[in-house]
Amino acid sequence: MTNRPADCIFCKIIERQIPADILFEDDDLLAFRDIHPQAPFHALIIPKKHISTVNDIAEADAPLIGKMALRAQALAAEQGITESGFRLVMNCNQEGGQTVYHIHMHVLGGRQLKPGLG
Ligand code: DGP
Repeated sequence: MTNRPADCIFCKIIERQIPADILFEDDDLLAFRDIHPQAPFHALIIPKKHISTVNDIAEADAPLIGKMALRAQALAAEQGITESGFRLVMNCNQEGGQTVYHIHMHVLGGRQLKPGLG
């Protein structure tokens, strides 16, 4: 995959330079467990294409972002939390709480999450 910043942690996970508990992989996406889980199930879904922030998503990336949502749905089904519920989060930039600048969708579930955000 081209355009991988040398210092991107998630690109390194894609390239297997850093280990991760990988849950799913295909040509476009990787899903793995978050290293600091905030819920009994906490996964991150990332595109293999390096996109730094939600602000950098292009029109042509729309199918890729859609695939991330569908993968979240599939992971939730695997975890048996489809009906009980789960939360999807994408943080953007500093005030959004983004710490890794390679877009990722958090999938959180397995406990009662607090209503609301922030
Ligand atoms: P955010 O705040 O939305 O940028 O979330 C980044 C998440 O990435 C955070 O919940 C912790 C997780 N994370 C950071 N570094 C690593 C890592 O090396 N491995 C794994 N599995 N997760 C990581």
